[in-house]
Amino acid sequence: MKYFYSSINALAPGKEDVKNMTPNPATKELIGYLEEQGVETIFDRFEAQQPQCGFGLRGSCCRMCQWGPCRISPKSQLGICGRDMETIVIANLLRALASGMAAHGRHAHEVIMAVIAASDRKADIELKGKKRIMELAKKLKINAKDRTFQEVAKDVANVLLEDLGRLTDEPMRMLEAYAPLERKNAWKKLGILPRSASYETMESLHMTTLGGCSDWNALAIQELRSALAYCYGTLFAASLSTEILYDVPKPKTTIVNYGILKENHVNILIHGHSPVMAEKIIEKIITPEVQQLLKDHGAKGIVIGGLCCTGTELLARYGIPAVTNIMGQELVLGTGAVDAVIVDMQCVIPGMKIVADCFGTEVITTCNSNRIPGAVHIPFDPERLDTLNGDAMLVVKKAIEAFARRDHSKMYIPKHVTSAMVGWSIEGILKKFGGKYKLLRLLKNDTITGIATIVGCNTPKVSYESNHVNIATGLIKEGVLLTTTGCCSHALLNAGLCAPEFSQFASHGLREICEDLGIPPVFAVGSCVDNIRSLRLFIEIAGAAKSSLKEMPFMFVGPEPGNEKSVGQGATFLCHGISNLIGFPAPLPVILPEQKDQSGQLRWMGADKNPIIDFFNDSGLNEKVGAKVYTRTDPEIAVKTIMAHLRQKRKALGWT
Ligand code: MSK
Repeated sequence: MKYFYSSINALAPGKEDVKNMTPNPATKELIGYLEEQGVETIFDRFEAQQPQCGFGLRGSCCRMCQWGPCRISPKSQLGICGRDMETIVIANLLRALASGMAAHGRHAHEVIMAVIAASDRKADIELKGKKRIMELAKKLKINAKDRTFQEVAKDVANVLLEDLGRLTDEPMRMLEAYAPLERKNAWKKLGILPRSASYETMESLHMTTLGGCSDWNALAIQELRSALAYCYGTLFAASLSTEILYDVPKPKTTIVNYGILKENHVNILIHGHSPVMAEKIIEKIITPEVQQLLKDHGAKGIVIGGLCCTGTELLARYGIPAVTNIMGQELVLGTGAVDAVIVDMQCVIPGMKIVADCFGTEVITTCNSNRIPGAVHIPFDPERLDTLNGDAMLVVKKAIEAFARRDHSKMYIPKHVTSAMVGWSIEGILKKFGGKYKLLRLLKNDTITGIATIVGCNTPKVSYESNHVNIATGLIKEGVLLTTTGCCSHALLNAGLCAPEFSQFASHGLREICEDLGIPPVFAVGSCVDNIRSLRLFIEIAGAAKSSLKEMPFMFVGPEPGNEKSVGQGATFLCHGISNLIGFPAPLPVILPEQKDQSGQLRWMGADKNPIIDFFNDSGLNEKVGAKVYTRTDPEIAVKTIMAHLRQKRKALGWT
């Protein structure tokens, strides 16, 4: 690995390292092809940024006012206002969580408003998730008797909206309805029950502004409080509202990877997070009008490919092939075969438009929050849905027109496709195993050694997708059953880990059960907001075991953390008592205790000793919520750490 960050004892890759270590052959080919074409990508810009700031890497740079920036070092141990390192580090993390909560909150708002518009019949959207509406009504104690499901859906949506925006000191209703009693009692004792996602976002920014809170312990408590608001106010709301709109996905087999693009077809990529416009576009594609338009433009057909989390939504519900994730978005446009990329919200990087312009790809933005200079903008407004049909058709037409302008001499489509079994919900997983008690039995008798959810973004600080794939493969070999979402799921899908055939690499017990049931060892459960599907699965199994979540052999694994949204994901699971393993350090004053150097030798640096590191380990979080954070950048060491954690839990339960 080309770069060594001595301040944290971590290695990061150069572009050549990525080419050698990234697991998808299509990725290697496209990095090389774009290099030949002289097109700059993330991998070049990452190298241009080296060396990255050591203060930033350790979270000890404060930019929360205009007196700074202040950097904490032995020479200057306090910021200009007197803030110490602990306050700065935790305030930075809290701000990241608040920012992620704003992003998921905005996503949740869009889908909740779409449910309300559909319930009021102000939008041409049929509510398909009747079972989910009724489940929510029961949980939220909403009267469903003698009422239409549209009326019930609207009441449910209004509760979700309240949990997103309540400013008064009342309980969050989704938390009350869905969290386990043991956790609710623990959170009450800690004083971390939140009001709503909006209130806690406001309070987090308020507490961290100049002259705000200077007690880092109080900020850490607000981090936990905000994580609960994030979980029950944004993730639950976004994931369940989407199921109300379009129903719960069902398992299906499909293909993924860059090779799904076709030379003589109109290739359209759908990118972002919110599924509402994307769903309408899918509806339009099969209309006779669009089919005629394809013929008129000399196209043999139309291919839709998914990027990031709108991609995983479409993959789960319809088996529409997913192509790649946040760090592959430039590469896929580098195929020169994409006629249009339609983007809604979040994880759409500006570099994508630069590559699009090199290859003549039309970029169409559909969300007023995510504008791109030079892109065609056809906005979607969840509170004014009367134009949705016309707008979706316009988007499709623009994409087809772009096909006529494609420069075929610049095309390079890697031939790789991978099969995958997708569309897993909590119901789908439990049904396959014959219910939660049967799954629990397999866990108890060591057929399955533990369950981990392996999720999250990519970061250029890790050889692209290598930690995702290597850690997941290592865990499967140890008999750990996995769920996955978001950008991590793209890595695992493209590498074949979500196909039933991959169970041949699993340990004896896991392999047999996967083969018997015809399932893969990794369940792709959707987009980043669908992490609550994994959380709900953990809650169900712990309930069946009559144990608390913190006692169970479960783990949250984030091998390539990137987006600010990932902070809240990890903290959500921590609050529930599920420990995190992170594949590259969050901005914390941590020195990784162990790390392999370029020659593969283990280098021991000795663990850091400071109050923040203690907090994320035994003395803080573990005492408060029963979970802690491990950071390991080497996949082999990561797998060993996770297995030690899971075995320790099994032993304590007497399940050895
Ligand atoms: S898209 S939030 S980089 S998972 Fe959800 Fe991927 Fe992370 Fe965006």
